[in-house]
Amino acid sequence: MNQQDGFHVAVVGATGAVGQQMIQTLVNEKFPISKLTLLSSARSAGKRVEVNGQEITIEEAKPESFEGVDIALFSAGGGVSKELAPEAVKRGAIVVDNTSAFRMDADKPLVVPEVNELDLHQHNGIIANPNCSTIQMVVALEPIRQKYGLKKVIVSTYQAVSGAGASAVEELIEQTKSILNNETIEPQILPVKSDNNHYQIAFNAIPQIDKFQDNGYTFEEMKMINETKKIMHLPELQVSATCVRLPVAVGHSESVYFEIEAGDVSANDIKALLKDAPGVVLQDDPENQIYPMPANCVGKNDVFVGRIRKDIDEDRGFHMWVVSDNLLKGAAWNSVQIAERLVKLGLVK
Ligand code: L14
Repeated sequence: MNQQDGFHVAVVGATGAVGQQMIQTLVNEKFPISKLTLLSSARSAGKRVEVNGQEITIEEAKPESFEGVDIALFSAGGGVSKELAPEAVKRGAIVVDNTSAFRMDADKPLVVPEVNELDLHQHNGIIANPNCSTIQMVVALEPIRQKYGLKKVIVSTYQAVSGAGASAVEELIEQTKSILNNETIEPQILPVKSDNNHYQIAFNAIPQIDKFQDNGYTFEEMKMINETKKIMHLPELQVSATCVRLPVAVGHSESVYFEIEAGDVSANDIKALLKDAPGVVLQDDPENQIYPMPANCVGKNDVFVGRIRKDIDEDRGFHMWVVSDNLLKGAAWNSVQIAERLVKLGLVK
């Protein structure tokens, strides 16, 4: 491929759980690439990976790494993004950042293409990719907001360990084996590697994802609350969240309660709406025990919705169950999708 055939794309954090999926997704979606630069910390630099039959050596990410790069996808932690994303922009690249570093910055669009694609026009070089749990929820809620208005959302999540990285998946697997073999375990990563205490995740449920804030909510919960309002352009929306980690490798699930503005709406109305909604697959047939589950969504780009039903007491209240691959729509696919839309809108120089 030569220069006219595509863009010079860089993936920062190429060896991580999300970075690996970014590379795979670029290939699967046939993103027009003239050159692919893979960047990482010094620790992983020098590793070779095969992409589409071509061997690429991973390089250490430095400011100069972004010379000539058109599009840079970042997923190497907030610190790396804060340091290097502005350097990439300075060198003419457009950045799609999959960390929490810039999400709430007023001058940086926070984008889920099915919801607020047009916010991309406001970019100043950096576009933030929302939190995984937020993305799958707003894809399911946006069609409902459009047709019936949205007043309130209360979500409880059942999140996979891969959100915390490949080492957390390893911890789950090793711990499960140890417990089955009656061996002692030494949790070291979950719930949060840099926090003081680490707890068993195998055969358990941990009500902490990311660190606690002063208000008693975790950062993950506050991300869901603040990002949802920003993406949907609903500063007045009432949102609350409880985020829980389960011993699942890939695929976040969410129990979402929402209240709409309109009256006289049935569960079947909501189902009909979501059946044709972009990025949504409706799996809702209780009679035949059809509902979404993480094991069935791994490797898929869609957001799966089921268990749609009306609240028993609140006429404008509904419940639904939302599942998606947290590494794909929650991260890699949403980032590549943003890149695709940037190209389509003529926003990549
Ligand atoms: O904010 O530990 O993009 O599962 C989402 C996954 C933070 C960590 C983010 C996890 C990450 C979180």
